[in-house]
Amino acid sequence: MSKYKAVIFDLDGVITDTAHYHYLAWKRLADAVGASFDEEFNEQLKGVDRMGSLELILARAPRGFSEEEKLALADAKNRHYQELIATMTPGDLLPGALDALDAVRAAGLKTGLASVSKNAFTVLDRLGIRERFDTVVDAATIRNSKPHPEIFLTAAVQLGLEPQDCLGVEDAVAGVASIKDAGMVAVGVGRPEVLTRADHVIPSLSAFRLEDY
Ligand code: B16
Ligand code: MG
Repeated sequence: MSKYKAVIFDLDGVITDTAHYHYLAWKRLADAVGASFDEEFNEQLKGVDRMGSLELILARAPRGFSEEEKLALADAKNRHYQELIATMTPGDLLPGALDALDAVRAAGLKTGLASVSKNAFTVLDRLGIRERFDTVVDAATIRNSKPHPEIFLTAAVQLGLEPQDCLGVEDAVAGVASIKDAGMVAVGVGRPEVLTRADHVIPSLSAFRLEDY
């Protein structure tokens, strides 16, 4: 019997590698505005919403941008990103993702999704896994992006549970902070030296074992 009643998953970088598509789309934008951009800087964008990510990139550009220009740039990035995710199939699920979702439900727990991406529903449909979640937070209703705890707290509310009854799973530094500040136990997916606030760190969902947390 698990001590939790639900597991709330992040999407990008945990269930599927849309993090790579975000990287490609932001990289093209950064190159166009003369902002330096590499994998290491990209880590800081993971889990951060679209306009927040854009601000971080433009802070590295040689000139300032008007609000109108920023909206146009964000829109162009999103259109590029949507072109990239339109090619996704269930084959783009990361190793262990389906098994982890199945194991959680088989243990009698609920499943939730906490992605700040406004494209999350499209990605879930492309992957064919929308039905595997008892609740999906609609990013359009979230005022504060990760690392703020709002999205994980909202997932718990939608499930009718207290935060301490939920386990959160995240690949991003900002996402782990969101889980911890929501008062949940955090499983980080990635490297322990990066995800320093996570209670447990696994390299991928293939290593997800509910009984260990
Ligand atoms: P969109 P997550 C986040 O999703 C990504 O990690 C982040 O890189 C992206 O900027 C953000 O979604 C917004 O995505 O532009 O599609 O609304 O990690 O919370 O699943
Ligand atoms: Mg993520």
